[in-house]
Order: sequence, then C-alpha cells, then structure tokens
Amino acid sequence: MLQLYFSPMACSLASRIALMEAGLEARYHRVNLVTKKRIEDDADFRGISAKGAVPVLVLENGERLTESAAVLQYIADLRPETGLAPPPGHVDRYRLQEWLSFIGAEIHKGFLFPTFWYKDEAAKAARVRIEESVAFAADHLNSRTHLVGDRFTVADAHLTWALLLLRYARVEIDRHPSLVSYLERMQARPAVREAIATESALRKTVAV
Ligand SMILES: N[C@@H](CCC(=O)N[C@@H](CS)C(=O)NCC(=O)O)C(=O)O
Repeated sequence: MLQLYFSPMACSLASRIALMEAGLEARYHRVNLVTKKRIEDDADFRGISAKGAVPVLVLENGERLTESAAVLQYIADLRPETGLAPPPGHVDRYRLQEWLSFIGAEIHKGFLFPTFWYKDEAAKAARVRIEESVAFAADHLNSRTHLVGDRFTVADAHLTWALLLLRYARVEIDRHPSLVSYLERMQARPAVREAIATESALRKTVAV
C-alpha cells in the first residue's frame, strides 16, 4: 500500500487530496516537523527522508518520492482515468507543471516560508511580491473554473492548500472574487472537504 508522510495542514495536504480524489488507499504517517520524529513511534524522520520535509510518498516497491510536484503527478498517473493530470505529451501537461512550479516556488517558498520563519526585510519583501502572484492566479481564474483545462487536476489540489495557508497568513485573497468562488468550489468537492476536515482535526492535537 502507498504511504504518505504528512503534517496536518502542511503542503502534504495537497497529496492527501490527490490520493482521495484518485480513490487510492494509503497509510498516513504523521510527522512532527520540529523534532523530525514520526509521531506513532518516535522514529527518526530524517532516516525516511534526508530532506526532513513532507510530503514523502512511499511507493508500492518501497521507493520514496519527495517534492509535491513529483508526488502529485505520480499519484495522478496511477489513475489516469480520473484526469487528475493531463496525459504526458499534451500541452496541458506542461501547463500543469507550470502551475505546480509557480505554486511551489513563488507562493510556497517565495512567500509562506519567509513569512512564517523570518521576521525581517526578506519577509516584508515576500509580502509585497505575493500580491502580484495572488493577482496573477486571480486573473487566470477570472475566466476559468480550474487552473488547467476545465476539470480538477492536482494543480488545483496544490493551490487549494496554498490559498488556505495564505488566508491563515492574512494575505487578502478575499479581495479577489475569482479566488473566493474558486476556493468555495474546491472545498465543495467531497474529497477535498474530507481531507481538510481530517487534517484540521489533527492540527488541534498537540504535535506540530
Ligand atoms: N519543495 C518541497 C517543500 C516541502 C516543504 O517545505 N514542506 C514543509 C511543510 S509545508 C516542511 O516539511 N517543512 C519542514 C522543514 O523544512 O524543516 C515540496 O514542494 O514538497
């Protein structure tokens, strides 16, 4: 069975959403990202992934895959019939990768990381720049229901997580009606709703 290492409401939420949208069963291992321990048995998480970061997807053959963009596409490709990723070779597959890169680099690392971890000029600069990135996504969604094509893909799972965190970090996504209605639409999906409910409940428990 697939296994996903996660921390509640961290970026690994997108991988949980993808697994649930794909209808794939998985074993979930919660990680304390501060102590780098696996919660269930205190095992050293760096022994699982030297990066010490979630998500980590353990494949059926025991190989471990990291990086949301890779993990999300791997999950999507296990169930091509779900359309969670456009087929390899189609231009929309590169559109999907374009969005996964933008969300991972510009939104996640470019903004959320400096803002949560530092309180200096870099954090201020990141906050200025995020307005542009958010506006870019909002403009894109003005005339579209989804990021790529006209159906839900793993890029939507990734952006849904990022928008929830942006709200939490008090970035005013609510001034963009297209983002507000997009997030409502995404959260109306049963798999998305369930994944968020599961992790929100876990977040209230002690471990980080
Ligand atoms: N580039 C990685 C970033 C993964 C990442 O930064 N995960 C965060 C949680 S959102 C984490 O585990 N941070 C712990 C740490 O970096 O020590 C990806 O896109 O998956």
